[in-house]
Amino acid sequence: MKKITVVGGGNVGATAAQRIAEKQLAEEVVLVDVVEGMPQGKALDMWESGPVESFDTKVIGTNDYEATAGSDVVVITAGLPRKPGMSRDDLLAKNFEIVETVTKNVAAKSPDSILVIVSNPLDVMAYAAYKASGFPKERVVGMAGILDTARFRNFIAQELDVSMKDVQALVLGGHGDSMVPLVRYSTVAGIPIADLIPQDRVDAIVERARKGGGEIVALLKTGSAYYAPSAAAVEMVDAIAKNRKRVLPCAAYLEGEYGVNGVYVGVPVKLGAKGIEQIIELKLNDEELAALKKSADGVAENIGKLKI
Ligand code: TXD
Repeated sequence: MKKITVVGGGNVGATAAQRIAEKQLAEEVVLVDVVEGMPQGKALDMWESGPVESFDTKVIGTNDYEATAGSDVVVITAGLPRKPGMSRDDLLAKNFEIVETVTKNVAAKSPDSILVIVSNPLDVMAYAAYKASGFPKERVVGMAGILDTARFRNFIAQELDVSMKDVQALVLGGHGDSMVPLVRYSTVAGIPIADLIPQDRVDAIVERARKGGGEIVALLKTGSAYYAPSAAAVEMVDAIAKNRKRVLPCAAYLEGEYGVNGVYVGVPVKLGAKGIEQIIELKLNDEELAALKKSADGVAENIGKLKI
């Protein structure tokens, strides 16, 4: 792959750029931010780690989109975190403005790229980027499920004192408290977790995963999680760059799948060089389907607050 752009040089964006360079997923990584000098400084610093980390990926920082031209993949992490006195609606409107502008700039310079959206509120921002880019739905995908699942998998591995590698899990729905962890699809080396962990502990783990983002915010106080989020975004970039056809939970535009229409929400997808190559429809039970529907309704309600 030739070029990967990361827009937003903050915590998630810079860490994602670093991971992309260290994994050599492209010949060049471009980091874009509105803050003057910051992306240039971070990029140069990162690039200077190349001899030690043994990567040849060029890392460039910039405040404009010229250097992003012809990107194969663009990760969008630009946005504001919530500040005291700001309502969630303020954040929604503000980040919408940012993501819409960024997406238009990116799409003009890299019309064939695949967009990986990270900015919050995730599912709504993925929808905003889909609309602003004019790209086909396969080429606009949101990151949330991998992160939520990673947290869930980590807690299961901790609970059982087994390797994280052997723990598989699935979380559907919007990114937030309404996410839908699918316990019956969660396994340790193929063994359903219900056979290994008592129900009350499973419930506690589900609850902790649901509130995983808040747990980090409460500890950090001045920002939100970025190590696991950047790792999750880069797993998606890797699947696209290497055409791995990974089956991963991602936010995708649904048109009737799971009975949901016209919104982005987290579902299992096949991710490869063309972006979303398939949406995988599971046979959910009534309770799971209702939870997913409720989660999708919440996303639709927020989309309704914006002029898209
Ligand atoms: O699971 C998920 N999807 C998420 C989402 C997990 C973690 C973080 N999540 C969201 O990603 C978070 O709520 C934010 O909306 C974004 C970025 O989080 P991050 O922690 O990286 O925020 P920072 O450190 O504040 O960085 C945001 C950067 C900052 O450097 C701004 O200057 C920049 O975005 N920014 C812009 N860059 C380019 N263009 C424009 N217009 C712009 N506006 C702000």
